[in-house]
Amino acid sequence: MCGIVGVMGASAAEKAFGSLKCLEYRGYDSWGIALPDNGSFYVEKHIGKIGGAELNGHPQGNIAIAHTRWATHGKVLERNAHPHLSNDGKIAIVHNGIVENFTDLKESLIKKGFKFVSDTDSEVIANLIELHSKGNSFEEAVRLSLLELNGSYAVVCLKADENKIVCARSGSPLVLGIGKNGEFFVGSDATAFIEHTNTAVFLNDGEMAVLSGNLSVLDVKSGNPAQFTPKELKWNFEQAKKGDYPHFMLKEIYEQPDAILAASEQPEEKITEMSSLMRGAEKIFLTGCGSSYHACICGSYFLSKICGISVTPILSSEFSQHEQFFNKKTLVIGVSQSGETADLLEALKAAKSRGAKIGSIVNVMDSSVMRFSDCSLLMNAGPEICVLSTKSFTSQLSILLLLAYSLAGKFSEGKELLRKTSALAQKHLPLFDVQMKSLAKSLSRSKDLFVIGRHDAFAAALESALKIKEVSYIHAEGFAGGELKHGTIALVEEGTPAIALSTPETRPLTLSNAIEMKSRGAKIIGVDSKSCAEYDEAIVVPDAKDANPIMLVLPIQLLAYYLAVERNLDPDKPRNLAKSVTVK
Ligand code: F1P
Repeated sequence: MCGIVGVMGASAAEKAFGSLKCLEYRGYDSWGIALPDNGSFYVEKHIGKIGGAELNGHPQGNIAIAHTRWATHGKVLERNAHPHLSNDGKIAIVHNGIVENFTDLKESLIKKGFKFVSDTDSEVIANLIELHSKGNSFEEAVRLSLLELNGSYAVVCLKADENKIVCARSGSPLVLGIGKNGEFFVGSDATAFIEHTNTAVFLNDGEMAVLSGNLSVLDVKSGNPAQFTPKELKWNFEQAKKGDYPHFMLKEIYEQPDAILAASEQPEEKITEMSSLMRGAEKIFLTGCGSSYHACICGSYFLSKICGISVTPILSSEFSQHEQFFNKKTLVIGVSQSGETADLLEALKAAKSRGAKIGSIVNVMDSSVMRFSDCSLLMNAGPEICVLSTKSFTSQLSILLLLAYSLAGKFSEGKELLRKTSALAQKHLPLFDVQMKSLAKSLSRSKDLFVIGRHDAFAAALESALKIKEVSYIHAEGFAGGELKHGTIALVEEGTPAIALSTPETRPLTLSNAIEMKSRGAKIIGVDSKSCAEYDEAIVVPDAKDANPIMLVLPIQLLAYYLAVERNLDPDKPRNLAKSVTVK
């Protein structure tokens, strides 16, 4: 959830600060930076977002670590912000993850005379390293400390009088960047250093790295050297910058035509590999969280409608209900933008331990989910910085659609459909933009908002409501049109806005549900390829055939964006949320 960075090279503090800004989407309630300064550390910590902040009079140096926080243990206070120092002030660390046994460790350190200044679980790491430093090298002291930790960590550590960065990961992401002239970077993900280098080394869980003019990787348990292979990243720095857009959310909405196209350009052999795993399975589950779970629901409709394959979508956090059905004949496909979501990883681990095959659809290369999978399809949507999923959601739908077409023996038709959908999206996004900007003005004071849809448009309705509520804080509920009369209709009052997402197949029944609401005073906003008389306002979208759920969600993403802007909220960083949810 938090973002961590480390930099070794000229102007390290400035670079670490810049990197931290790129990782702010991972957490933004406080931030901090530390760099060695004459045998101790210069530390700055601040509450709030790093966005427009500047560094204040830091010393020059060639090593720095920094952290942007999403609080788990301890309130949002300056003393709980990272980096944390050891008692003797010689060790500085930044940590992402949760030290589950921190209470025991803290108690035993207190008995040894250590004092604690924060309420975090992370501070124990700095003091453990100090404890183990007696008689050991810095890297060995870090290694011995890591062996005492239960839970998850990505950690970057400095010692005040050593020109070295020691970092490690277990259950939380950490990537190394190799720059020019002995420059090194460490980040929670590669966006932290993509401005400086495209050469990355992905650490495995249970590995640590020592950066000091050169790079060595060790196995934490044994202390033995481990193999590593630098990889060239395809993402570029421009993709991780806002450019002329006021917010990443708007930029990423507009990147969807490209993302759909990139998804359609999946290597055919990869799609064939996943298709044959699916054909060979007796039972298939699609699993994810948040928007990715909505993609799973939509995928289950695609697969049943287009190729007659039954797939069960499950919330990763609820996998235990289905665990008894995971076995050697089962395929569990994880869907995730980050590939680091803890609930999803937990579900996939449970499935693998029972012999199930693991598939995945992810955006972040070499992410934990991708590494864990027997077969993985990469979304290639480029970095998604806004906390809300937009292009990653439509990219996931595109890949699931392509899979369904491939399983129906129509791979080329699937590709062609996505190519057309991309072109339609390109043409219509600016038109939706104008209409949604003005609709947002009239809806910005709404208390509740409902979104209905049927079949695959039901999945689009769930996603639409999530977009609206998470960014505008207006209560929004998405549900299947048929469910209205089973409860929610009680909430409809004079003027309640209700969005009906309709496709040509679902139109008759969706319309009758919309009329049920209209008769009780609702204002109906129809998103449809046809403007029907029942709609108080029609958002006319092109008919993208089987890709309609993609098309239906585009104007609502824009509506959500403009609702946030109207309400003076930051669309890129909604309150209480983080992009990569690495805690259960
Ligand atoms: C899942 C997810 C996102 C959501 C938010 C929190 O992430 O629920 O859908 O937008 O960022 O996490 P992922 O597994 O798709 O990375």
